[in-house]
Amino acid sequence: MSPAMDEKIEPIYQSVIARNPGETEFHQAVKEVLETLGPVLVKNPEFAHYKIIERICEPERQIIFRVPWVDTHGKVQINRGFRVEFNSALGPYKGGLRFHPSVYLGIVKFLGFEQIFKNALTGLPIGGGKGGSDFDPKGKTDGDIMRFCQSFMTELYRHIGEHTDVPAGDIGVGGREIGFMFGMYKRITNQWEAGVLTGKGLNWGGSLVRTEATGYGATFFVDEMLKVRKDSFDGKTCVVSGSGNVAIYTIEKIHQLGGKVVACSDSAGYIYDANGIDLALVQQIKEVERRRISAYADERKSAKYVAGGNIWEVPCQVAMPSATQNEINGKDAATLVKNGCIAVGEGANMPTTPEGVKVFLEAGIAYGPGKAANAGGVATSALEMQQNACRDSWDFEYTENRLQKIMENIHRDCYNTAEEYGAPGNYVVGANIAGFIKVSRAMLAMGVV
Ligand code: NDP
Ligand code: 2IT
Repeated sequence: MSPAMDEKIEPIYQSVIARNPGETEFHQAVKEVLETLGPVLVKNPEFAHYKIIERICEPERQIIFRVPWVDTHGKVQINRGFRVEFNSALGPYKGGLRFHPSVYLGIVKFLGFEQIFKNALTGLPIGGGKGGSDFDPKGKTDGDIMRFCQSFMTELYRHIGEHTDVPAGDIGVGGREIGFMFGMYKRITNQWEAGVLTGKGLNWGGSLVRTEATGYGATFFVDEMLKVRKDSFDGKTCVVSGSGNVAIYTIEKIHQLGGKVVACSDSAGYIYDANGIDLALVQQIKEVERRRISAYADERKSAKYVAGGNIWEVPCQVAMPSATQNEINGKDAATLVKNGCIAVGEGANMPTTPEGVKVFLEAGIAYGPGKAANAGGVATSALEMQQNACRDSWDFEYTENRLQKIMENIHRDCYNTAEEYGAPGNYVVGANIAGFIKVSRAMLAMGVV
């Protein structure tokens, strides 16, 4: 029995565990949301009557498929592909594809579940979904990546479409992979259907700012949390985990806002540069050469590389986890707080364990959970869909401005909802309830479907 959970909701959670055995990340994501919904049922008894929570916890459709392909050496390889179409009350299923060896149904479902509420918070017409594969892109040739993506799309194409389900990138999936998948979709369907995927190249239907959007958006969100506290990024020492798409553009925006990022990482270790991370060098290593982050310390003598180190031991005032789920545990959170951290913005999805979240909330620091803080990526995907729908393309400044306004609105919505439900400053409560109510009202209006 979870002490924090409402007694009407606890059996729903127990049923989710029983019906989805072994999917620990999915259980964790569901628990985090359900723990905050008790007061919502009190104000809106019709949500209980129409079993909105039970319905939201059950994906509308789950697709699992074989992905056979032939590698550079002529060897046959078999991977498993997933697409979980979770909720389409607010729009076509929308969410990224993750290619990583750890991917299994429990990870895809946690991500898809979070995506429902995140997408609702953007205020744009997008439902929630997620997909991916246990394919490991590390060390693969461009040819391997292309053949894998083509095989993956050979099955996925029949399930997606601009009005049905619109995938994008996530860990291991960026512009290169979206290109190969779009090419195969176009070939199979004989349609140049821009709106079927987002994160496309800029000269074939992509949107300016989509590449930067998640990192920029997360940084805007933290900036809003700091403004509430009459503070700013100016002069702050910051730590950003990861060194992929989200991390890189988080670092860029923090530097633009006057902060200094002193450390970033990959799954093998972290680099520390007291002078501030040289982003151009990180981009050359990661985006152009696709090497490991350790290469930074070989090129820059002011930096040190800590193999296998824990980046959360680096003292900072602002921490932005931007790598993967459960990368900050209770002990890491306590270390961050002890070292003077006053704000955490989650670029990654569910990067903090429940114990870690508890530490941040009890310390009263500004804590922006992923489903609110990293919503800028999918929001800009929705802006890409808008541009595709009217065969238009907007300039950088206009698009970034739209993104910034969306993040300000999400922050305000979460902040006000937390106040309304008696938990001022608690963005977990604010984000979960605000997102849940938007989806639930739409589901109620559409009947039992
Ligand atoms: P990338 O593949 O570009 O980068 C991922 C980074 O995280 C790499 O540095 C990688 O290191 C590290 N990482 C990945 N898995 C692990 C792991 N199991 N343990 C330790 N480090 C790991 O992905 P993104 O930057 O796109 O995604 C990062 C996070 O942001 C994810 O949680 C994703 O779900 C989330 N997100 C992404 C959005 C987007 O638009 N791309 C939108 C919203 C959220 P290594 O190379 O060593 O694996
Ligand atoms: O977690 C996420 O929000 C993403 N990976 C981006 C999804 C999208 O459709 O742009």
